Amino acid sequence: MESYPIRHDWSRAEVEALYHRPLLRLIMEAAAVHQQYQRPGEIQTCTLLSIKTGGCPEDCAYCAQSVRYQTGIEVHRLLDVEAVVEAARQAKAAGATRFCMGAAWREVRNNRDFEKVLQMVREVRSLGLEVCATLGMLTPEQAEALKEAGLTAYNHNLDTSASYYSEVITTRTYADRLRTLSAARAAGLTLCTGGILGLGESDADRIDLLHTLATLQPHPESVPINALVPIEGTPLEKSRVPTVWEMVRVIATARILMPRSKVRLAAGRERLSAVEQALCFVAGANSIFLGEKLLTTPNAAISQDQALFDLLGIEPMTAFAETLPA
Ligand code: SAM
Ligand code: DTB
Ligand code: SF4
Repeated sequence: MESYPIRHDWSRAEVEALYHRPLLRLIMEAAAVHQQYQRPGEIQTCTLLSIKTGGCPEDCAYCAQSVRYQTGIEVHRLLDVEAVVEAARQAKAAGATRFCMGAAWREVRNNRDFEKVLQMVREVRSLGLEVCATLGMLTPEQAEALKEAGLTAYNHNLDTSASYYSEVITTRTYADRLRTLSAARAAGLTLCTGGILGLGESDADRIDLLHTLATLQPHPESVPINALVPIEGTPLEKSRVPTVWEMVRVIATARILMPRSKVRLAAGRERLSAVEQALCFVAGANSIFLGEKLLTTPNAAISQDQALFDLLGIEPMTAFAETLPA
């Protein structure tokens, strides 16, 4: 079998050439890389919980939770530890192996809320689940405290290219984003970072994003590919959502560039048919969000996902399978 080495020195031109390959060839090559590095037929199942919803001071143009847009979501303060642990127990019972906690914060503050989050991490971890958090910007010390509490992964998406970033978010920079990723990495956390398709970005922006991710060393262990879920009241409410072909092209390119990473078919999966999701899995996606809700929007129904797993003969990946840095 042809061998695909792990590389961190991809040039922009190489990424561009891969991305623009004829789609069927791209998918077939991605599938070959998948066979070499991943556990074919296994899919990671992650459940999301919004532990603090809405009221975020950032202006991310896609987001239901920014204070700047009237989106009609139900806002709530940080949940109690017990409520979060109960949700994690239910997620585990439903078959999830990773529990991801999201807070609509610009950054973590060193206050009682952070202490509560650390306690959530400890208790969810003790259930035998992988624990991920997405809390906005972190200092190196906060990243260490999270690691010490037992956090597995930190999610912090780059979302798009460096050059398109300011079209989508003006309240922080790409450099801020990269700084938090470095702090999380330095503390020994694994990284979950990816993008959103459907922000009005060009192919060149998608290629730039993939190039940035693929030249991180080590690669992010987890790369979520979100398709925009248009939210009424946000500047992107009327955006054209990506087609499945665009999603497959990005997933397949990510799979070839980052052979050991889990590539997550994340937000927007609910719009895809079983056949379309199967195509994404063939092209290298091997992680999904499981559960009725993402953060503020609906996800595919658990019963439908169970039926899809049965139909395709998919086994859920066990917790902590190959989470070591590449
Ligand atoms: N506030 C933290 C942050 O921005 O890092 C964590 C929560 S934030 C909601 C997590 C990620 O969800 C964003 O980076 C973005 O990629 C994704 N996301 C948010 N709203 C979305 C939407 N409407 N459609 C698709 N993805 C979305
Ligand atoms: C990620 O990449 N996508 C998730 C998770 N990481 C935090 C969030 C998707 C949010 C979709 C819109 C919503 O439910 O508000
Ligand atoms: Fe806030 Fe995160 Fe939403 Fe941006 S994506 S507005 S930082 S919750």
